[in-house]
Amino acid sequence: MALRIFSKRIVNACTLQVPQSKKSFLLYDGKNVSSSCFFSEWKGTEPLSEDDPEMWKLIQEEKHRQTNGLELIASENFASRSCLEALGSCLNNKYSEGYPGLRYYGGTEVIDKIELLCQERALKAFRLDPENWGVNVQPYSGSPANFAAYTALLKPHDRLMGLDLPDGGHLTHGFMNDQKRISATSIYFESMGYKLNPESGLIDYDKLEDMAKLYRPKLIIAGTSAYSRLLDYKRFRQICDEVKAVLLADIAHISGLIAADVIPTPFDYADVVTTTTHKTLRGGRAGMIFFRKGKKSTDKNGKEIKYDFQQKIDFAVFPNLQGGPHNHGIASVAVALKQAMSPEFRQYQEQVLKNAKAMANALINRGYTLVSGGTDNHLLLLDLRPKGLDGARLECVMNNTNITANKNTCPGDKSALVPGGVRLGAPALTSRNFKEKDFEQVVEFIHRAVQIALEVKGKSGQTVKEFKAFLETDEDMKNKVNLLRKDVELFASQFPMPGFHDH
Ligand code: DSN
Repeated sequence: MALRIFSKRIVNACTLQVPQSKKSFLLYDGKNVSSSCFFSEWKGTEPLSEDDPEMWKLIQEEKHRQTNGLELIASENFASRSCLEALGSCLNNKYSEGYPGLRYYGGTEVIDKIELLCQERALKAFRLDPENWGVNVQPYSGSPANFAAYTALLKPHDRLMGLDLPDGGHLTHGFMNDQKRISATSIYFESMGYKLNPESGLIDYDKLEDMAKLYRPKLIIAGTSAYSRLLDYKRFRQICDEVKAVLLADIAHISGLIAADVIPTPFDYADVVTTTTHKTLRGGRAGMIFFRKGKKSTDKNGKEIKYDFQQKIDFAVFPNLQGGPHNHGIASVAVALKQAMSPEFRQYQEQVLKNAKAMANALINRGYTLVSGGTDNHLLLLDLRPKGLDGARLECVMNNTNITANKNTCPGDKSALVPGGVRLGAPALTSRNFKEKDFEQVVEFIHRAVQIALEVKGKSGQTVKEFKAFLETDEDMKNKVNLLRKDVELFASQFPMPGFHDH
């Protein structure tokens, strides 16, 4: 430390004496006293706790929040220590625009091996024959992966259809409302959302088929962000064949469940499959695009017609939309994909399904309503409207008690800011070794949060802002919140937290 302070003083002195115009020259002159000051100052070898204690402290705060809280956001998970090691590695330093064997930078021999390994593992993890399927592992995340797929497969203003956002679809599936085109997908392409049946809470495939026959989209997306049931990929394929549309499956939420083979795969039916890598798949934050390749069909003269997705998708990712791939992310995904092929990963995913069901049943037994009446996957949608409550208010109480979930629209909702429900997911807590009985306890905590929210709603003003103000200032409510928070933290902190050993 003494040396460090000493060298800092010299640099300050040097900086004062060196005119601005000479600084860069001095930096490169190894013999110059001033430049050696710079080099000895910027070693880059201090741990974060010493180099930037302010940032280190914030990370410790977040670590504390994650360890002591109940993480129920359906799209989140805890990556393993090895995934985080790859993410925080020297691979962050390397540019490698292009693809393995064809790069725009030197020094990419190792990077090529890493990207090829990631591709190989991706195909293996989803049980795909490399003769018939390829994969691009460069997308930075799920939204860029989807936009790259559309850019590759569609011309500007071609039509596509996806599940409407308020019904459980994703923004990137083309969300727009009466006033505005919200997602870039709806700005650069023409999008039309298909809907759930409001009675059953299930995708209305008959209506989708009727709409598709009228709208004639070039692409239909089979994918969801807040839908607790399995998708009928065979039906999607039939509809796509009828209107000659490409079938894109967005499996961002469920890719881990599919890799583990505990729910049906879309790969038997889809032309293209996009995914994120950090949700149920439990890797670093990134995206992937799988595409069919090889023989597509035979023309009337017996000539083989091949899929042309690979060139289009690779070119859309780079150079159309992205620059240098995030090699640290790709390595972390490769690590997660290796894990995804293990028997332990399958057990984990089986437990995710059991836990989501246990949470659903415990809620139903307490008289709560779930959209579609239950779950077949990793998440459920709690409809609070029959209780006279909404997702915004419950989310607020949960947040104050370290139970983290997100408010979510339920079928028929008009407002996304004050929607009728919350989305609850099992993947993150299952990574902390939660079992069915632990999720029953989680439901007990959620129930207490609901009671607090109902009481505050009865006593505060009309708006969510007034609700929050009352919750945070009324002494009786503050006590109830603090008591619940303490119970939650005591419970959560008993469970192991993967990935936090060295950070
Ligand atoms: N934000 C993710 C989710 O919560 O579903 C999807 O991008």
